Amino acid sequence: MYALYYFPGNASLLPHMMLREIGSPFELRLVDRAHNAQNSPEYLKLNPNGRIPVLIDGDLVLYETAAIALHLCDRHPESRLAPPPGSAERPLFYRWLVHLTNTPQAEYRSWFYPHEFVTDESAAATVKASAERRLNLIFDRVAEQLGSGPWLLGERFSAVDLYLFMLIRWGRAMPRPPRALAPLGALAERVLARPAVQAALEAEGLKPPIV
Ligand SMILES: N[C@@H](CCC(=O)N[C@@H](CS)C(=O)NCC(=O)O)C(=O)O
Repeated sequence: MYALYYFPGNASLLPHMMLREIGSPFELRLVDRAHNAQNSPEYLKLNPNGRIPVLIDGDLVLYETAAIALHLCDRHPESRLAPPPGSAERPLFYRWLVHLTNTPQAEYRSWFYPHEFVTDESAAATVKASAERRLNLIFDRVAEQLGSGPWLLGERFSAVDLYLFMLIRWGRAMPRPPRALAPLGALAERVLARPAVQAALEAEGLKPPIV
């Protein structure tokens, strides 16, 4: 049985939704961010970076959201959360996964935590404003490429759609939230209609408005 270290709505939401799509048994273990549990000695043994999520799979202790996503796809090919290796779509799946993890997800760090990027606290507002500008541009481009989709890989639903959904959700308080772009709003609705996603949101206690 898997164990997933999570905090509601954090990057752990992606593997959580995937585990529910897969239908494999798992245990959720809360990392209490209110008490900085992600930096406790016990948690740092699992992820020396002090970040959420961590997945436990037998003897394997795995961190990095995209790595966990790939591992779950590999372990459960029957769940069809990724195109099979060797298929024409597989490299496109890699491309989206890597883009989402190293571009919008990374950019969110400077929007949520601008103070980490400055030595002079008064500069934090500028860092946040410029992160917002870059995020808008990143989501504009994703929306253009998604078009009418319906999914990032066209007709085939995959884990990168769940990833994009989570990132759309994170921007719900932005002046121009990602959902305001029609292709992204439509994708979020399609993902929200999935029973596994609803179950994950409910288990994490996430209440509307979700995106
Ligand atoms: N690259 C990492 C980043 C994970 C990450 O930053 N997680 C956030 C929650 S969404 C976190 O753990 N924040 C706690 C902190 O910064 O102290 C991944 O994708 O797993």
